[in-house]
Amino acid sequence: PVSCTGGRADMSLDGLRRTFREHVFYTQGRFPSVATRNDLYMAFAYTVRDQLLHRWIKTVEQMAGKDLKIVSYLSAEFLLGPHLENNLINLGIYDDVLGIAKEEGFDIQVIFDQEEEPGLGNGGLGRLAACYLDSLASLEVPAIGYGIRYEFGIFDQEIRDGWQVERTDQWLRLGNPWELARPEITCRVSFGGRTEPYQDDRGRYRVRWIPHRTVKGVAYDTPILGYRVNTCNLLRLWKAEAIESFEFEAFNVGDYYGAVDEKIYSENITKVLYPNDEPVQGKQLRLEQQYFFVSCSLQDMLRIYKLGGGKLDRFSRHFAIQLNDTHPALGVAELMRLLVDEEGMDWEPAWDVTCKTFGYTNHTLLPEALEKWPVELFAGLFPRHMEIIYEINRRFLDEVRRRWPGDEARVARMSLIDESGGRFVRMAHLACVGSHAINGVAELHSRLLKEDVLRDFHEMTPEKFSNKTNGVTPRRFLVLANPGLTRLIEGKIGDTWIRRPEELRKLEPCADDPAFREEWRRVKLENKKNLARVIRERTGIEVDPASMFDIQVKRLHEYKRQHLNVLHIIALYDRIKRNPSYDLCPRTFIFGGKAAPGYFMAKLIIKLINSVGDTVNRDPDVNGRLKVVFFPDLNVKNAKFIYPAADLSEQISTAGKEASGTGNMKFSMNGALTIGTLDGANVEIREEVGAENFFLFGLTAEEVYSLKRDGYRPMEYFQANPELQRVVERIASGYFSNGDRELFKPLVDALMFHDTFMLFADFGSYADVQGRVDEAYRDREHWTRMSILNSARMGKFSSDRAIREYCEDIWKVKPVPILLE
Ligand code: 26Q
Repeated sequence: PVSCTGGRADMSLDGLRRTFREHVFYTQGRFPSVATRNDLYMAFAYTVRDQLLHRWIKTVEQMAGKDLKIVSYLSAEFLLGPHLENNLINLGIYDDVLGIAKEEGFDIQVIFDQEEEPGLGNGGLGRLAACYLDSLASLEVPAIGYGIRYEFGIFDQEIRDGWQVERTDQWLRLGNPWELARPEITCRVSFGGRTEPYQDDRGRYRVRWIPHRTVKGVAYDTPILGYRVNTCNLLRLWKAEAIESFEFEAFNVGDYYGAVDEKIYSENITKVLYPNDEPVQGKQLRLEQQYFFVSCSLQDMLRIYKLGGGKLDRFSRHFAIQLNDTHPALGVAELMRLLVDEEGMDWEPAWDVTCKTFGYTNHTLLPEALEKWPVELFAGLFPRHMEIIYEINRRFLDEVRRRWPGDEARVARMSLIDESGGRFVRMAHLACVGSHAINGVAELHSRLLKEDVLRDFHEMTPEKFSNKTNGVTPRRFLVLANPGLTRLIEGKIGDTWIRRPEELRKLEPCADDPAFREEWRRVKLENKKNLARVIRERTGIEVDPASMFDIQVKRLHEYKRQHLNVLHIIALYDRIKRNPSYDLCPRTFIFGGKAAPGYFMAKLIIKLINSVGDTVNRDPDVNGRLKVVFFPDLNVKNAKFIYPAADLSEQISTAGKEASGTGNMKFSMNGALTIGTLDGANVEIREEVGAENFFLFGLTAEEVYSLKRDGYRPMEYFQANPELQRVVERIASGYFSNGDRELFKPLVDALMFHDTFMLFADFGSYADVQGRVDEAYRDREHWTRMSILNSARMGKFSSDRAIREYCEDIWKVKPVPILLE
């Protein structure tokens, strides 16, 4: 065993101060007097990293040789957010480091601000992966997150003239102190070429893959420390590089240019995150990214497993692999290839291992968002995997035919290959067939999965299906984001709720304590002032912290219906214009979120929000009663100003479309009330906080389906609602676009003639319930009571609860406490 209790492991105040000074000098190479803001940030980061590495080594040391099981979370995205502050909280040295910064004469907030966040994800799915890493470590469960080290993460969003403009993210520009490059941990990953049968030395029929090209994956490791425990897990991200031999070969034949070309080609694979949160049709590079990280990760697991001397047929007792959506679903075919072709296993035992190892989480019900790849593209890149998938499919469909003889329609529906016009590999079917567990991310979503998208699979293997309602980490989204509220809560019920958020229920009696309510409002007001300051800095818009903060932040998508929110804002504006003394509780509407760069309608909605804001914010008739703000560049770092400052949280997707949502949980934890549809996790949030503390509106998922089935005609709703007519007319007439009637025409037409997401059907009920919100906000005492009860009853939505369920029901893993000495 290694001993590493040298100076840097010392976590006393003196030890931390000394280590910090050493890093300024020896790591950054600066005299303190000339250290830049970045030097100081780096020195703090390295000081904290030393603590992480100390625990990491202890974790590895104490796990080695134990007969334990490791969770392997495969995800194309990890939306981590800044590390420094979070690690200070988890280590329990926040106040010490604050003190050191003060002594040395600088503002720690400025230092925190220096950190570029790793934006290696688009939104919900990537952030969920990050919350799950936090919870796995906090629950002391051995786990590795596997993913891609994108050189460019999600783009930075700027707003120019009301439009979204994308700028490349450059998170690695100033170096990344949180990762360790592991140049000695590499894998080879191949593409293209052909396959060839041969007989092995025992005379068995085998296949070998003769690939066209091969790249190298290099591991970059980020330590993930749990909250107030010594478990320090690992996030291992892969970077693509050219294999050295390529350069030599080309060099030898004198093709220097070709060698450099090949290098660039190889490194392309992990260059940039695709900024879409639904599949992009047939993009080869995206498929290469998926295979690249999946292959590296599986090779890595087999390598680790063999170190422990395990026999391959027992692999699933030591690794539980979770597929975060279908993005890593190729792993099913790749593990089969590794076991059968590379390790010489027979098909049946290899298939048994594969199915017992994988679990699959589905995150969408939208049929157009299910991943499928053209067979031609797929077979061209992965000729061997294509054969393996055909073989899996052949055996699987035999099974289907045995169960349902003569039901060829069912066979066609369930096949891994979609042949209804063009031929495609259906990734969700591959994931289902190759996994022992399939789950949705909220009760409603999991039920609809069974009834609709994966109905046939549920009929065949109902025992595979379960629900795992999403959760978010209270460390980042409450303790870190909302220190004021955290202190207030701690003053009443201590701090054990941070690991066991069910204990927040102890706050319930405080909802009836007028003094506590007063304090609760004071904290909320402080948070709103803070957000108002940031809004002023970033947009130049002045907002009134005394007004109601009504917030919708999330990716822009038609199904999320940011434009329904806008229709309501215009309705309020219209009422004021028709009746200047219209009695309205002052409100600030805040939007935020990125649109996929190629998603025209989403970008037009951003433009509409800004255009309506320009008109409304300026209009003297409004007299400050309405403000509309688009907060640019929503990311994890900015989100911490937003959730704690909300009075009202908008969760208004068309019922049946939002798998879960997680922003809904972040808001409610911070004491915002929700106006929402019965969609995703909203259903369960309402159950937990009580119907009387939730503003419900809109069609149910069942009503949406039957309305669609019976023929939805948006025009009927339009004609029946004069206010809706006036609202749409204002947009169409160019009122918000300097008379330009063309600008928003695509949006208006989509609503009038299709309204795929049924805004018109829900508009009336939405506006009515918004009226009830307005009334409720006037009774501040009652509102505060509801707000407190929201926070107090959100324990269920901690990612710790979610991870416990995954551990018990799917992964069958247990905590392994780590001791420091
Ligand atoms: C796939 C193929 C090619 C290119 C891109 C993609 C891709 C990338 C990202 C497809 C989907 C995503 C992201 C999906 C996502 O964020 N889904 C959300 O997941 C959350 C966590 O479970 C849920 O709360 C949200 O309801 C769901 O929309």
